[in-house]
Amino acid sequence: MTLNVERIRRDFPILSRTVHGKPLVYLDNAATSQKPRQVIDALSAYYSRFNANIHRGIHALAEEATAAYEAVRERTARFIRAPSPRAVVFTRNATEAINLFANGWGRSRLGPGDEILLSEMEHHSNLVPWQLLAKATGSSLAFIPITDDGRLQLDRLDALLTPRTKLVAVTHMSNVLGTINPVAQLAERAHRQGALVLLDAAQSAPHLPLDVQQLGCDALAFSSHKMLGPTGVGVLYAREELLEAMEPFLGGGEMISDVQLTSATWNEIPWKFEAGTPNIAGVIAFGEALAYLERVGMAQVRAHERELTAYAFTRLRELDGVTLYGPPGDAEDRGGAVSFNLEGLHPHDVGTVLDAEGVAIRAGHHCAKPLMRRLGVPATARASFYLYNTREEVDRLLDALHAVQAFFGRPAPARPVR
Ligand code: 7TS
Repeated sequence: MTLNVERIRRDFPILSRTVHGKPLVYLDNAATSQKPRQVIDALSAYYSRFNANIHRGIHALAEEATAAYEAVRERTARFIRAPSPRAVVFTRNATEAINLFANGWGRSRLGPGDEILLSEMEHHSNLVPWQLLAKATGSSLAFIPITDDGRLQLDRLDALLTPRTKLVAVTHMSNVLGTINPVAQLAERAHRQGALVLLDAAQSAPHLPLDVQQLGCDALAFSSHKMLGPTGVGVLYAREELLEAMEPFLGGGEMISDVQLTSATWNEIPWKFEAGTPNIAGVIAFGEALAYLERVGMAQVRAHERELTAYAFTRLRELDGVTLYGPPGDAEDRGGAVSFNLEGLHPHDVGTVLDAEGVAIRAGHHCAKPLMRRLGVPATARASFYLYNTREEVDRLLDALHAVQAFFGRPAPARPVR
């Protein structure tokens, strides 16, 4: 079944605005997605009808707000096929979820001689927290290298996974290359060595059907704002035994069971990790985003994006001097983040001219500086798709890229090297 994209688009008020006098073509979904009116309305409904702090009130509004907030925890658990809502912790974003796990699990468990295995394609969010943890605990970092077409070099895994490896933390889908990593296989091999597996699902949760039990990961992090939900809400999933054993990350109200002047005991999971008043409105509206994605169907979202990505690759190849990064456009193991460069042009210039045409993409290092060094470029241009994008928008992107090349002049034909 194909998506009724025209109907979907009508739910997104922002998609009917113009930019610099041209209809908006929004292709920066890997940075953040747009929001349907169901999500926008949920924010407003909470504030206008049942705004109250949760978990503490004995009045009706507090009970309604608490029930709505906790219902989203259940919906989130179902969305990722977690066995229980107790395994779902709300954070501010994917970054905070990874930091929570790094501190709550890692600080008391890692020491000199222990290793955390990452990859060369990580977003800074799945790199810097581990650098901080390694520094604090005396443990060290190792990296799975990538191939020239942007895939993990799995043939290096046996040498890299050793009894010293305590955790493998990798991205499920690269925000630059679009690569979808073979997580189930990675997890199986990591577990055989006694290592845990954390997945950065910031780019996969919005675009693929997810099943944490099938993936075999021990922990998983993602952000609401990249999947139709509001900013300021993230999720850490972790197996309940791990959460039970982990130390709290932030201290304060809500996360305690009892407090003395010099000591405290902790609340049950997951509340042990939710110190202070959370983003109640945001979580409730995130529930509407999940409901929206469930109604459309994640398999349909994935199929639509696969088709768009393959089409975008075909069209981008028309351009003189284009370099495309990551697996081929029609590869099964790639999602809809498409990075490219045009010979002789800085991606920022490309992005600026595209903006003048109403086409929003991202240009830069995409918070993946080590990956840029591995690719041998300072930056790339990146178009990234979502369920409301169309083939016509890919055509608009291409028209605009032709305009870029016309504006700056096409690259000189390569001279044969003698
Ligand atoms: N991990 C990956 C793979 C990401 O792509 C991002 C955000 C994050 C983690 C962090 O998410 P946050 O919600 O905690 O900020 N990626 C991007 C991007 O590609 N362009 O802007 C943000």
